[in-house]
Amino acid sequence: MQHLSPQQIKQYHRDGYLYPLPALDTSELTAALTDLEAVENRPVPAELSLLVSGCLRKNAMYLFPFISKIAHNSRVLDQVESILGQNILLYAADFFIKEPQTPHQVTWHQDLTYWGLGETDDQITAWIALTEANTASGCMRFVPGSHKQQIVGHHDSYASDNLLSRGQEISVDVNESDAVHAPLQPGEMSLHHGRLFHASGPNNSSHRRVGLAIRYITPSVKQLVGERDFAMVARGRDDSGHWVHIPIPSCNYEPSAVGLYLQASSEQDKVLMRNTGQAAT
Ligand SMILES: O=C(O)CCC(=O)C(=O)O
Repeated sequence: MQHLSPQQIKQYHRDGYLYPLPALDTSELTAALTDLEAVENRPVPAELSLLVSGCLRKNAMYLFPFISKIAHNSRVLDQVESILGQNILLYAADFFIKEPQTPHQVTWHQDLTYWGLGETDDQITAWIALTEANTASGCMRFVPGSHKQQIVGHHDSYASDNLLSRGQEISVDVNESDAVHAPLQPGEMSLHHGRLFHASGPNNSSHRRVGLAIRYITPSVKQLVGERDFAMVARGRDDSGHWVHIPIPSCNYEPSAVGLYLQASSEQDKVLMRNTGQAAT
């Protein structure tokens, strides 16, 4: 059992994040990197090849058993359970990969801004470092206590070096001197609240920075903008009726999973890109 201590839980509620926390052991990390490389080296099925950002960037747990396995890891879930309670749904699992010496960054934002899930406290991200994330390779930066605010105004830049779908950025000034860097060793994770101000810089290092952002919610969370939404049961049960349940895939690109992935992505993209006239990338 790897639950958070009462002190860590208090710290999470005070700051809106926690790091570094243990996530994957050495063999789980090696397996994850091997499986990732196998997926990256394999041709993408034709029906998914038009996705501009590729299927690792978004909702990768629909298509790849190894991602679903990481998201069900008991070390990760025990710590998430300390915050969310015993019934946990997996809402999304998104890779953020920065190649060595590349300018891609993530501007200051609050995750819940565009998902249609409201301002809930019942969403948390476990961001797992599969390679070292440090200041040089563009680790995450957090503004302590910023999750206590409501969702603030954001604007869209669609900048090509921004890893976010809309290049979205908080419209109020964020004082960089308030920010805390969250460096992680491979296999470690941070947890952050859905309203926390966070960002990350470019990868100026000589290694690839690979992060997997796993989004968890409780069954009480609801899709408030779109007609319906999708999630996988990660632990406990969901009797809420709020969610279309996604099955755990049994192999990469299982045809039924590809169909569900496309359907869910299309419905979620309508929510994400509402009022923009743009398609999601
Ligand atoms: O990986 C990054 O640099 C940013 C990730 C992020 O914004 C998130 O997990 O919400």
